[in-house]
Amino acid sequence: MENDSIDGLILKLHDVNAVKFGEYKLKTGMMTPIYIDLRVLVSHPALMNQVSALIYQRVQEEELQFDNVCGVPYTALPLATIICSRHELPMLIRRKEAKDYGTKRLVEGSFREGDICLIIEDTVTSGTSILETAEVLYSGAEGAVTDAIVLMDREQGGVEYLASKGIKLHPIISMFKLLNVLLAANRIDAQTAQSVRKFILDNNTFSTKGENGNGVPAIKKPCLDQTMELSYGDRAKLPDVHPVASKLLSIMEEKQSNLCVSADVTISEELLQLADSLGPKICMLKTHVDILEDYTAAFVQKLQALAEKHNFIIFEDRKFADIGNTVKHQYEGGLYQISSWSHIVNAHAVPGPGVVKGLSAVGKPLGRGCLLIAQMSSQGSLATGEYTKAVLKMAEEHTDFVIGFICGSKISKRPEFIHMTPGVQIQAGGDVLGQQYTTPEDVLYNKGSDVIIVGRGILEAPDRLKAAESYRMSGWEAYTKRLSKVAQ
Ligand code: S5P
Repeated sequence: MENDSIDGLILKLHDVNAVKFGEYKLKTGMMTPIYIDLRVLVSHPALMNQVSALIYQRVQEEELQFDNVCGVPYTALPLATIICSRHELPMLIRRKEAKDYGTKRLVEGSFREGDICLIIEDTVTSGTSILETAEVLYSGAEGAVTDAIVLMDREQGGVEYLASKGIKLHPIISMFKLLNVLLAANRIDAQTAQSVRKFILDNNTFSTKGENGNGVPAIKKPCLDQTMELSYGDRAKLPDVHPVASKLLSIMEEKQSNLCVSADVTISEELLQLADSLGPKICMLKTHVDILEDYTAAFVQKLQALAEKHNFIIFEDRKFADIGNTVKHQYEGGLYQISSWSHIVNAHAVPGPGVVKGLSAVGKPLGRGCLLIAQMSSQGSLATGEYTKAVLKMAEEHTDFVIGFICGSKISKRPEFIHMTPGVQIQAGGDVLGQQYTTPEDVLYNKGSDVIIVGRGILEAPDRLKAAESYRMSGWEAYTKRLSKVAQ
């Protein structure tokens, strides 16, 4: 499903007041800072058609198999009608009340035993309305409803609850996606988004321990202190955080970007042009100055000016790996004088702590930070297992200079450390020289890393700016989704 069309739809829903911020009471009695009122859709025929088309698109994408379709009354009823009419699908109508004359049927339309009905719903909180509809449709016959599509999932446990009842829920828009899009479009401020996120986390309705006896899933209150991760912004304010890490985390929060572009080009003018055009999208720019054919001191001055202009951190990916005395010279002197312009550098831990001490002697007085390479993205890397653990220990012993790691996944629970992961592309895969790629979602959501480092995924795209924006968006979405993850 196209991201652009979902983003556009979210903005339109906000335009027509289908999404409201304030204090509202839900059907369950719960007070909520966000209210989704899709009943207004019927007054906007173009929007009705767009929503119906997206629902049907999902049916096709998921290759759902069913015999008839039922919209949960009332809001989803006209949506189901449009879909069934347009695609000539048999429909069922669920009555809210059994009429007191005639047949007393609760369901209108014909169905046979063994038929499977697809349910369409406008908004899901706990999932109970869908379950009720499924029960009315087939008097609880198991397997009769296998799938349901919902336009708006409030992400409060509906997916999990229905899954526990054998119904797979397919949401089109999720609450966190909605908040991100509205925030990016300046429709809401960061504080509103954060308070809604907190509300959603605080009010997850699904409990794996079962129901409270009246068909409503029991409230599962996650313990926020233990389960909720700190945001980048909160981590930036921690008392023990290194100043460079703090600056980077603040930039990430402010620009809503956990994207570091790896500017692996060989001509300085191209690198500067990249920095200027992609600057607004990134939190950090990574260089390999030693691959430039035309390096000059003037070039780094221009790069520094661009870092100021667009507010990003410069990271020279030098990967120091020698004895302390040598890396000291390599960092401070030579042609590149890296310590004079790069906010962050990195080092292999293989020489032992001397490498950190040597770099720190130069970098610490300048307020610079260093990343240790704990894992690598390349196939057959030796930086695994016990080695990675030893790197972590080395970092913990030098927190006045080491600010985090190059790694594939989160290796330390200290929120002051920043985890950065290279080998990222929208599609997993690799290159012919052993590079291995994983996706932004996998790196940030599953693996718990903080920053995605993307080179060729952006550099080789037909439109680099568009590609950078798409990495920024997916990185930010995965991170906000992770913030909502609660311990199981
Ligand atoms: O393990 C690593 C560590 C690094 S810093 N794997 C990596 O690929 N890198 C660097 O990240 C690598 O030197 C290159 O500059 C960038 C990845 O580039 P891409 O084009 O494969 O995204």
